[in-house]
Amino acid sequence: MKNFKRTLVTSALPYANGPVHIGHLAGVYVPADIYVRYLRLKGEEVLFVGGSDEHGVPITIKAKKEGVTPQDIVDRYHGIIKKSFEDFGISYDIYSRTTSQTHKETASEFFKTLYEKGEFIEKSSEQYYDEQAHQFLADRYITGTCPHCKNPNAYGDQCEACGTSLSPLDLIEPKSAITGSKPVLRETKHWYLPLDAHEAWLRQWILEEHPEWKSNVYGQCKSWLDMGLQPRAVSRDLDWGIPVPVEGAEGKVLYVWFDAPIGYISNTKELLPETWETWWKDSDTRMLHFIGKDNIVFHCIVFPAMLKAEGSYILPDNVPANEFLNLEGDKISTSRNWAVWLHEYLEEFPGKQDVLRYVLTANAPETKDNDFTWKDFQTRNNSELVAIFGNFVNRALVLTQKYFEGKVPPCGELTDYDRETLKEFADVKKQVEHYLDQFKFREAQKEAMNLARIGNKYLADSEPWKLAKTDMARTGTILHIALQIAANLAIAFEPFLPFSAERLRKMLQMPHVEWERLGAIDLLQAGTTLGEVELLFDKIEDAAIEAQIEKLLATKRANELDNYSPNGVKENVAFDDFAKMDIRVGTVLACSKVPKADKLLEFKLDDGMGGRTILSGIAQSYPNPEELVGKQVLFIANFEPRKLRGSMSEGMILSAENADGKLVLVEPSKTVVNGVSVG
Ligand code: B3M
Ligand code: ZN
Repeated sequence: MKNFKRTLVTSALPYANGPVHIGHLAGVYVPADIYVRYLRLKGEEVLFVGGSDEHGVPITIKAKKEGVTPQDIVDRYHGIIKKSFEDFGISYDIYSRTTSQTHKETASEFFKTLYEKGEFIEKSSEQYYDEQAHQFLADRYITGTCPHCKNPNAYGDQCEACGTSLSPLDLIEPKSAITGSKPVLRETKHWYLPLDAHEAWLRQWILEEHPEWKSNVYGQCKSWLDMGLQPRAVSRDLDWGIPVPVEGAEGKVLYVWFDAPIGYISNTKELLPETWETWWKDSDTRMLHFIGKDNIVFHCIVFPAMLKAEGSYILPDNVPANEFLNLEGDKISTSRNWAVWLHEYLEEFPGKQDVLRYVLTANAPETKDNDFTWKDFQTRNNSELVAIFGNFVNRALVLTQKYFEGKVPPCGELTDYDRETLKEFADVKKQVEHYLDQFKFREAQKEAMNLARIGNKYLADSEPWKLAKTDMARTGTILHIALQIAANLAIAFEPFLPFSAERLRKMLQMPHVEWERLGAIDLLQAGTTLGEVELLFDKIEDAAIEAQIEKLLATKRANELDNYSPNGVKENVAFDDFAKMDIRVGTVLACSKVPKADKLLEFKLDDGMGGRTILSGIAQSYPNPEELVGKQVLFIANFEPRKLRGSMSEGMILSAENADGKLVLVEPSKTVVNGVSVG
């Protein structure tokens, strides 16, 4: 690899039309932050820029829905997003926004330069126009019937029912989402970046010169290039955005994907008005874009083509994009509220930023989509952070307090076992670096954690608490070594868990640390008085996890209710699919509230097969559950058993939801034999 002098790290600019969630953090911001902290710790020159993406159609749609201006929307979410990043320790040098004056000027200038150099082509085409609203309609503003699956609510760019990407002209019976009227086709002129003209050098640059890019990134680029690149429009007919700065472009703005990546430049400029060009135009600068997989084409093909067309900019050296994080098996979705929002997480788990950072890195979707579950979150906290890392540090410090008045004891003669232990972690630095340099954050964090494992094992094996009765010098040596391992942990974890690393440094009285010293065994001087001991991590109880799971279940129920419409019927299912469900009749033998769960009832059923227990979330509809005894109900007998509030539920009882939201149990109109099938 070329020897660069400095590194510019950018992270995707999140749309300011909603808060940020764990998927954003796992995919982009935590890895970018780990990398930046690592470089800073190594003493390298690094700049980390970010900001909010405040243009684009979704923001205008949200504003319309709420009856406020797009500026109101972006002001609100820019504030929330910025705060979430601060709260989670994402250590930007600048976090700005694409509605800033600097950005408007920079993006406008950039367009003008390309325009004057003749880098665009101008083309007229027919697009849908709403005659009542007097405006052209962006793809998202047109709805109609999907030609593939007949979903009546498909958008002009995509059908969310069958996932097909569409163009507005594909829609059957198109309707304007603004007025509901039928749009007409009108001619309109736009500027296009002729990506086809850039194809040859892009091929050479990515496929030949960057075989080291992550396979998911390289593969996506290759398939775009193999399909052949097409000119892309860089302007839109819209009244929210940066006006196209040429004559005859009234009512047109820069396409959001044209201005957003220029935001990286603008934000650098805003922070460093005098020296920003060093970061963007000097070939000794290494530029890295941290993004999610849906942004790959824009960062590997479109933006580089823009930079090349301009002529004076460097290109990214790497684009370490991640795949997606799912939540409890389902795709994270803002519109379905299927997410763990960062600001809500912090209200529910105050002070536990690092726990989330740790779990998201341990499960990072680095090469494939991955799943976040609350159970895994709890396990990683309780059996890794608490039981390994926290426990080790705590034992080393508490024993030092107890036997050496909180002062680092001197190191006596080393035994073979001591030497073995020291050897074991001597190359932790090399290993963590090896992975970080390849953007393999999960492996890197594992290596750091390994250090805590070594420490834990060392204390458990050498049992200083026993030796303290007979051999104070030996006890001191063991604790001296253990404290050096703890000090190493404070360095190794600084990029990953910055809050905990800082607290640990305070306990160890280490004013500052350098990456260079990782692996050393003289980080703490004998005689140093240690700081106050506190717990680095604490256990997360079942109740807190169950509350989160219950919250998600409530979201699921609310979404199902939203989908309810008297004549809107779900997609057809084949008979075979229906036949998979084993619905049966049973009689309620006992029914009671589940303690500490205000929504759950526990049913004991005579199911004709020896009996079973089913938990059902209908307690609020049946305040006197004992009245249900003797009634017959329908239940799904082969519904996968699952644990709720610590008890197994073996099936699902069917109920209907009334207009007032109350659930009503479904019962056969005549008594039947328990266990008979319904079908
Ligand atoms: N706002 C899309 C996204 O948030 C877009 C990224 C822009 S990066 C220049 O996924
Ligand atoms: Zn469809």
